[in-house]
Amino acid sequence: MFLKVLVASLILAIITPVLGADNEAEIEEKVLVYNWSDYMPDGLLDEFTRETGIKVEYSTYDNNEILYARLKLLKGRGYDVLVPSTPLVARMRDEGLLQPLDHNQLPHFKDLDPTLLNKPYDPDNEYSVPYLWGTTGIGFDATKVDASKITKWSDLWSREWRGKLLLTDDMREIFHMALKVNGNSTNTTDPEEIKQAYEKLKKLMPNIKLVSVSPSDDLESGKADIGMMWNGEVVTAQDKNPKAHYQYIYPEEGAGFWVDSFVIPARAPNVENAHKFIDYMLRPDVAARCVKEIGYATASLEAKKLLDASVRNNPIIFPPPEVLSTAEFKQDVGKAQDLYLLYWDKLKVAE
Ligand code: N2P
Repeated sequence: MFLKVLVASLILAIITPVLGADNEAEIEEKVLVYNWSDYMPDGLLDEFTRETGIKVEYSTYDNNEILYARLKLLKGRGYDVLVPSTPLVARMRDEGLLQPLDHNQLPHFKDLDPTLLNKPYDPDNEYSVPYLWGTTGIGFDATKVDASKITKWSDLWSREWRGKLLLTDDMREIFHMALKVNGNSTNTTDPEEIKQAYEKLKKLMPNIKLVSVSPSDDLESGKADIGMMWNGEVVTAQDKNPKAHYQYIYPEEGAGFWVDSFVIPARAPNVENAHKFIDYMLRPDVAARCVKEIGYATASLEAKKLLDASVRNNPIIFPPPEVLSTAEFKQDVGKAQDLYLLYWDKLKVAE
């Protein structure tokens, strides 16, 4: 008997490391995701891992310029899934930084709203799949700011906001405000119009208190009571403080409209897992959870059906038809991007 036990434990001791190695190999299945900050529900990545056995190596960025610079530097390596705003999709594709998606591995693609698909920046969504979409408007604390005074972008230029204004760290959206006040397109490539927008923004400088990567936190902490914000930031602040009076308006000259999409870089190391991750994020229950917890709109019509009426009909999350009918979604501005960046740098150093 003793001998049998000894032999059994010996065998166990010999095979355990082998089993262990096998287990490790399983756990080593991974997907490298690089996403905007504050753009993923808490705990969701762990749930994905529990369900699929695929570990998520997750990191975040604060704006499109950082994402683009990083991918360019890595020449399309280093990540499996990225979430650029759509103007970047065409640029990355044209520079050979993306690979076409295999739609057979994305069964939930069929649930997506056709009005957000097949756009000029990516015909047939060969390279990109919408994750969340939203607007950029004016957010404020209505206990500190008189709501009747805030109806349009040009109101932000008022002397009243000297040293008080928050701007979100999003170059294209910052230029959007000035372009709209000047009556131009958010996608202009005309050097003269871009210059005029820069001149207009220079006049806004005395009003700016901070350029923020997390406007909801800054609104809640009272660091700023008014500013240019993405809609979901105000929704998040409202959810956290239901008793506060945070408001969001679509400025008369036209809010900013954008879509953030999943893409797979050209030299992604785990392409199959990237597809599994993207499809998981499109699953109706998961996409609905993203809306509830992050405060931005999903493109999944099936997910929308799962939302409570209060969320589905929240005009800050899903803009009403009259606002949507004026929507000018952001597009790539091609070579003019360098001009925007040049003026953006000048603004940052207050030139
Ligand atoms: C939220 C990120 C919003 C992305 N932190 C806006 N395009």
